[in-house]
Amino acid sequence: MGALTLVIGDKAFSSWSLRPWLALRQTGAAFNEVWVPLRRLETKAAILTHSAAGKLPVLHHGAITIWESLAICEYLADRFPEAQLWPADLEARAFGRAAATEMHGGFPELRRALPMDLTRKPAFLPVTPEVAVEIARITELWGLLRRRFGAGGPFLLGQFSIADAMYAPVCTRFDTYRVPLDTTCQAYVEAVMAWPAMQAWRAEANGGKA
Ligand SMILES: N[C@@H](CCC(=O)N[C@@H](CS)C(=O)NCC(=O)O)C(=O)O
Repeated sequence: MGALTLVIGDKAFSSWSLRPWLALRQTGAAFNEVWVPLRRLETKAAILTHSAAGKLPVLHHGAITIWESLAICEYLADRFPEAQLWPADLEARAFGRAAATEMHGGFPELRRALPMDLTRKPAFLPVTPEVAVEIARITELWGLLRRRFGAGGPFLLGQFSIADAMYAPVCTRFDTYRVPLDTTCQAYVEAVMAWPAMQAWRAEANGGKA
């Protein structure tokens, strides 16, 4: 089928790149990474050589090119069914997909006010009421998923799934900005931050030091 190459932005800041990178790691497939530095004059032109959409991440698989983080994750789930990027249970899959889509299309205030920055020293940051509303929705959703589907492991649907890949950057934000959480959500954030693939990404974002 050809080589797998994931084109990504800076590991410290590119939250959209982190999501499919985690899913791809979970497949166990060998893949190449191409790094396009963000926030430079030449960034847009470099991205456009990979995708007409002009955004990262982009996955090349042989002659196939897929853009949009969630579409890349779904492609990986289809291409590597043995990796079980979605659980077999239809209800859990549907809830996981709804949660992933809600993340992909939502939470703009949180994303603006608490950007992913893995180089930043963790410290509490007060948030606006608008951001607090989005945080409350995320924690309500995480609590629901953990209670309903989480018995088989520490992640939203028990075992690691695309839903966790989609919320992993939110976990880094909650960790970096020391967002106060209930015990269920705090345990979930800690599980994601301790996930070996997440630790590997974070170490690379900090030049080899986690
Ligand atoms: N909806 C897109 C969002 C991608 C996105 O905004 N990527 C940022 C990097 S995290 C980007 O490409 N920024 C560079 C630019 O806009 O020129 C996805 O899910 O992949």
